[in-house]
Amino acid sequence: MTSSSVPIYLGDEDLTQETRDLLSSLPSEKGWLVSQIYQFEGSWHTQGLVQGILNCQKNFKAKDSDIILATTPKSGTTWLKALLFALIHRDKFPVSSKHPLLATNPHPLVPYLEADYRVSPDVDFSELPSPRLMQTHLQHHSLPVSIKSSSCKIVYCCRDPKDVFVSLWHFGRKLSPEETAEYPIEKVVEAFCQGKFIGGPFWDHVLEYWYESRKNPNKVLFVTYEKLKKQTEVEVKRIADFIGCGFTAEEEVSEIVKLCSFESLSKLEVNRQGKLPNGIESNSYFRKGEIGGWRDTLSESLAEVIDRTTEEKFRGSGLKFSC
Ligand code: PAP
Repeated sequence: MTSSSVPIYLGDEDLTQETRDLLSSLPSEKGWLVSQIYQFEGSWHTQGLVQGILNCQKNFKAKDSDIILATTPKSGTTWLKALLFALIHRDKFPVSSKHPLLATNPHPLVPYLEADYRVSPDVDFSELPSPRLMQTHLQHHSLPVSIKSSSCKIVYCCRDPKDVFVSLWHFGRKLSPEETAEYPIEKVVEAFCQGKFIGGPFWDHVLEYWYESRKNPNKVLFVTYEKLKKQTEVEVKRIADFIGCGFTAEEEVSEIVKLCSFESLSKLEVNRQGKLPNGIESNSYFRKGEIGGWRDTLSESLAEVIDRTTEEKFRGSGLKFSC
């Protein structure tokens, strides 16, 4: 990826000596989208993200009242950022023409922990309104200790890996057309299924949070993009109950659901034009927003390759993607 197109948290400039030493001892591979990825704590990351993760693990102190959104990339992060922000702050920001989500993309409203710690090891979240809402793509075992030891809540969202893959595929090709052009989709599916992919292995990520949610249902709420899409109001109420801001009988959930829907957010000027602080075009986060959209990009045989991997990895877990 050329340095002009790379968001700062994926870049390899300004690494500390400690990070460079660590990187030199880690397994590494040539990556799709970025030139090199490194296996750190069982998951594959760019150099820059390894530094962000180290900073985050060292410096982030969770509060009991915090709410952490955890996702694998392209599993519904933007949507959940919007929904959680709107739910948590609905007293302060009732749905109206002045709502922050009408003027600001959901991403800058909710800090992305390891990416923000990549930009600065001393990033300060004290200005965030309470309860603080933050996002991570980290696997459960790599979370900063204080997230696991405090009483903060984790909302986890995952999505059918075929749609995740296709969403990433289009995102990557838009972000870096030159770097990605040389890769045939078959090779990228293979790397995805082997787990040698930014943030991967996808299935390990999902399974960890799945088991955590079953072991400790008051700590981790497991949500799927598909269920959220099919029965949005039911799921949004379940999320609100979990994070401690349940709806009263008189309150309407439909306004928040509508405000945060793909149809509403993707039409807003702020999400159609311009770039986010991370350098990525705002509209890159709004493509189709569908269940089963993979069909126009993946052949049946490539879809089967991903399905077979899912079947093998999830066997015995009780977990299924129903679409
Ligand atoms: P991230 O993990 O990189 O932050 P994330 O928001 O999870 O990205 O993924 C973007 C996907 O969510 C896109 O899916 P697609 O490529 O299959 O279309 C995007 O369209 C979808 N998305 C964004 N906002 C919404 C929304 N409000 N409702 C439903 N889907 C959404």
